[in-house]
Formats: sequence, structure tokens, C-alpha cells
Amino acid sequence: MKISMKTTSSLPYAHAKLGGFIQEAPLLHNPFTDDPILERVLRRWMPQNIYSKVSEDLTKFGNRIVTEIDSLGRECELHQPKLEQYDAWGNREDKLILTPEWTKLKRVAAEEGLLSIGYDPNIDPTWRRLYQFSKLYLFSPSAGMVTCPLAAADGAAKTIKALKLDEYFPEVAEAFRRLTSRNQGDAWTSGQWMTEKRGGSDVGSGTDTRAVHVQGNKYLLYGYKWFTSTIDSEMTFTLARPVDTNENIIEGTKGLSLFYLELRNNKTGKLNGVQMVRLKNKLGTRQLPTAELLLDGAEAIKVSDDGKGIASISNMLNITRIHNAVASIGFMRRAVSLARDYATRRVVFGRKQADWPLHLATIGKLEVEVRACTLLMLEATRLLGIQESGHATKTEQANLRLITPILKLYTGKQCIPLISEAIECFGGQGYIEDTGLPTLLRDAQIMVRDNSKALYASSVESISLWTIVITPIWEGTTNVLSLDVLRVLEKDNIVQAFHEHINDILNQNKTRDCPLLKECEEKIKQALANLTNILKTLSSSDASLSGGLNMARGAREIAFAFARIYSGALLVAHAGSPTILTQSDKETAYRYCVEKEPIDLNSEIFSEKRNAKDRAIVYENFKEFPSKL
Ligand code: UCC
Repeated sequence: MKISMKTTSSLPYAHAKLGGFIQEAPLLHNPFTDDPILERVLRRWMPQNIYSKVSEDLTKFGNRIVTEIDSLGRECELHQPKLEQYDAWGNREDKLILTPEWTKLKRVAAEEGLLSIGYDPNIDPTWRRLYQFSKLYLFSPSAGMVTCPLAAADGAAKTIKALKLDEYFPEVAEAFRRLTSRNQGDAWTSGQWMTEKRGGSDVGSGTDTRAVHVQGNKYLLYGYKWFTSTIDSEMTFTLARPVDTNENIIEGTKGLSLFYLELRNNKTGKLNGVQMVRLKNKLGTRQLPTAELLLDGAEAIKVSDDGKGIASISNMLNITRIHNAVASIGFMRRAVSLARDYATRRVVFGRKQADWPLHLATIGKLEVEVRACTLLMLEATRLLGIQESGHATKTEQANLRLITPILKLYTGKQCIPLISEAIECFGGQGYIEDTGLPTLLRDAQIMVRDNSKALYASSVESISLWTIVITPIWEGTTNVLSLDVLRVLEKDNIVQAFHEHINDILNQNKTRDCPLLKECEEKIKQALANLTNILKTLSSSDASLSGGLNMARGAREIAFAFARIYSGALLVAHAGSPTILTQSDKETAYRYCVEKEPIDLNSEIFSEKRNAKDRAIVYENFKEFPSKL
């Protein structure tokens, strides 16, 4: 046998400190042109003249994200806000110190019209929400959580318009002007102060803040807001309990009213009867200033009828829920986009990852889910635009109310396992701090920049799982939103409206001879019939039918079934549109509607008999076994 001897100097690692191999990192591409479906959906849905302007703006904005915005977002995560409560002499200041990048990003948001597009009288009202939320979707994973004050600002603007507050209160009219301003120095954002020490879900029982009448609609607020994000915002809406002249209050939801307040006095800059007690030490979203606030005589204006606080602030909630979903899907899309890019750069066992069928199949599964979620989100924003244009039919209005909690809960739940899977696509590198990849799981950011290309060498740091983890919790947990779906279902004819809408969507499939899409359609119709039957049984007044069944027990399954049917129908319609379709659209629809594990809505889920069994499973071996539910 011939043994070839090499000289010491030719040994590859003789003098190396780092070894000879450098793994190419994933690149952040223009998120609009890189997106596999967004552009085609806009092209299909929007009138040509609007589409042209929108796509031009989104292309430009996508470039700005890559070259400027993403790095600003990263800086926000590296340098978090601080609170200085006292000056050197002991004066209470409550000075919030923000990074310049945070402030810059808020200005970018105003300049790019990320809120104002949704209210711009120069844009066709039917389409401006779809345009606005498409832009936000691109922005979200690079935005350093500036999307949170933007979401609340949008919710505030919506509340003002829905309740016509600008017609009654000049201060609120000025606030609306500023919330929707593109002028960087002029624009405001808003808070949404709803959560107190008792928690943020059962707001009706949890709100202790008192409102003491001064005169007219003016009140002073006293209370403790426990979890208030976006405290750098200039204004907020909040809930409080008016105190009558005998110092009595009304407990529960019926005792709550809605109040508008400005955080600081416009002239002196002093806080308006508000103390910032401390910044919250959160698991993530640390770039976002969130605090406990003591309201000690904060001047506020009552803007709702007595007892209509929750119903009024719901205008805000429904908008921030859509924003929440946009954030979830934006992060999912970014994760998949980076994973697919990386798969073309990373070689394992002699092939690029992208050439390994198993790896491709893994990313393929993620892609199918992101497309379904994206279509659901775009549909919600399309319906919102139609509703706000004043042209919505009753069916469209009903479906918008239904889709809002469903969209939020479904996408919030999908994004966590999806991002987790996407991280795994980077292997061990996903777990190594100084690759920047662990920021998919945390807010820590390590940036490696390739200046020559003005792109990130390690752009995955733009995603933080902790940011994502919050999306199922914020704006109503999955269970609270599932119960909101039941609240919607109590309305007359909502199921019929859903039926009609799904049939309309399926009728948009113009390639009716396609066997794949035919099978999808059958599955959707079957799932719809199953859902309708079970809802009928559950709401039946006939005890022999509904006895022992409890709709709320299975509220999640109901909500998920709606989400899957709706998304599936949208995928079919998309794949059946001859002008824009690709073969992978049909395949995506098929995988989502036929291959994905169906939601099995059997009546057993709703059986009260399961309560005791659940209790036995959950409290096995527990010290104090609860005797009943
Ligand atoms: O504030 C937060 C963080 C701010 C940051 C925002 C940015 C996030 C975006 C991120 C993007 C990056 S978090 C706050 C989170 N909290 C919630 O989301 C609240 C969760 N809880 C609920 O949603 C509950 O379902 C409640 C509080 C609404 C339930 O309360 P009640 O007392 O049981 O409610 P009722 O009695 O069923 O309803 C009271 C009224 C009724 O109307 P009226 O009085 O006319 O009969 C309901 O029909 O409110 C109406 N209502 C609604 N209307 C209740 N929910 C809605 C709704 N969603 N839409 C329309």
C-alpha cells in the first residue's frame, strides 16, 4: 500500500486559529419580492391601478427593510429602554430613556404611512387596509417591536372613528390627526391600558381603577395599571369605574367606561398624574417599554356611555388582534425565508440541504402553513377595508367579526412550533450564541454584517422567539379568544353567513377540472357540514340532543375548525385563479386541505362526562385533589 506523506506545512490546521471553513450565513432578501404569494394575491384582488402603486411601494419598502430598517430593529433589541425615576437630587422624574433607533423606527413608521395608509382619504377605502397590513407584515420582523405602539395607535384611531369621538371632543380630534400623521415630528402613537393586578382576561372583574368626576366629561383617574406597553406613547384609551356622588361604584362589566387621556401635559411635558412604578422584567419584547403605572389623579375624558367601556374598547381590541396576527405571520415568513435561503448555502453529507428530500419536505410543511396563515390574514384585512368603505354586505360584516379572533388565535398558536422547526433547520448553529441564530429563540442579538453586500451575514437574529411567544398571549389568550368565537356564534345567522362566504370563495376556483382542487373542495365541504352539524347539536334546546354536551369545553376545536376551513377555501380559490396560479399553489392547497391532519370535531370533545376524567389526569398525585369543577 502506498502511503502519501505530507509535509507539516501543508497540514490544513497547522497554523490555523479558526480552521479553514467558514459557513456561509443566510441572507435577508427583499421581503416583498421574496414572498411566494403576497404579490400574486394583491394582483388578483386589487384593481390594476391600485395594485401597480401598491406593489411599487412595497418593493421599495422591502429594499429599505433590508438596507436600513432591519438593523435599526436589531439595535432596539440590543439596547433596551431604561427608566430613571429620580434625578440626582431626589426629584421624581420618571424619565424614560429610549434608544435613538427606537425613535428613528417610529419616525420611519410614520413616514412610510404604516398607520396612516389605513385612513388616507386619497387611497380607495376598500383597499387601503389590505395595503397597510401588507406593508406592516413586511415591516414586522424587522421593526424592533415598534409595531406594538403602532398597533395600539391604529386601534385608537379606529375607536375614534367608530365612535365618532372626533366629532364630540376636540382633543380627541387632534389626537386622531396626529395618530394618522405622516409628519415625523408630529405623529403620535397610543397605549391600550387594560390590564390591572387581577389580570388582563376578565377585564370586567379585574378593573379597579376609579374615575372621579370633575366637570362635564372630565374625570380624575386613580388606579394601578399592571401591564402597560408602549408607555412612550403620547395618549391612551383606558377603562375605569366612575364613582357616583355617594362614592359608590358599579361592579363588573356594567360599571366600566372608556376614558381618553394624554400621558404628558403638552405644554410642560410633565406626566399627567401618572407615575411609572417600574419597567416590567419580561421574558422577551424587552425593546418595548412596558411598565406598571400608578394613576394618581390622571386627568381624563370619559368618551363612552356609562357601562359601555368594554364594548367601546372592543373596537381597539379587534384591530390590535389583527396586528397581532400580522406579527405572528411576519415572523413565520421570515423564519421560513431564512431557512430556505440557508438550505442553498449549507452543504451536509455531500449535498446542499436543499438537495436533501427530507430537508425540503420539512421546509415544505412550514411553507404550506405560512401560506394558509397569510391568506387568512390578507382576507381579514380585505374584509376590514370593505367594512370601513361602507360597502360591506351583512355576510361580509359577520365574517369579519368571526375571522378576527380566529385569525389571531390560530396564527398565534401556529407560529411557535413553526419557528421552532425553522430554527432546527440551522442545526447546532441555531443553538450557538455568536452565530446570532439563538435569537430565533430569544431577544439576544449578535449581528455579523457583510458590508460589501449591505445585507446581513446572519440575518436570522432579526427573529426572537420570545417576541413570538407573546403573540398567543397578547390581545387575548387562545382560550379567551375561542370563547369570543362562541360570543360571535350567538348572533343570528352567523353560521349561515359563514357557509355562504365559504361557498363564494370556493366558487372563485376557476380551474374546476383540476382533480387536486376537486378533492380539496370535497374535504372543505365535508368539514363545513361536520362543523355545522355539531354546532346545531350543541346549541339545540332539545336536551336529548345537547344533554351532557358543553360547547365551551371544545371552544378551541371549534375555533380551529373555522380557521382550517376558511384558510383551506382561500388556498383553493388562490390555486384556482388562472391568471396568477402556479403548480405549487395547487399542491399547497392539496397538502393543507387533504393531507394535513383534519380537525376531528366528534361530540366526545364536548361531553361534560370528560370533566371528571380530565380532572383525574391533570390532578393525578396532586396534594389537594379538587372535588369538582
Ligand atoms: O392591552 C394590551 C396590550 C397592548 C398592546 C397592543 C399591541 C399588540 C399588537 C402586537 C403587534 C406586534 S393587552 C390587553 C389584552 N386584553 C384583552 O385582549 C382582553 C381579553 N378579554 C376579552 O377579550 C374578554 O372576552 C372580554 C374582556 C371582552 C370579556 O368581558 P365580558 O365582561 O365577559 O364581556 P361581555 O359582557 O361578553 O361583553 C361586553 C360588551 C358586549 O357588548 P354590549 O355591551 O353591547 O352587549 C360584547 O358584545 O363588549 C362586547 N364585546 C365585543 N364587541 C366583547 N368583545 C368584543 C369584541 N371582540 N368585538 C366586539
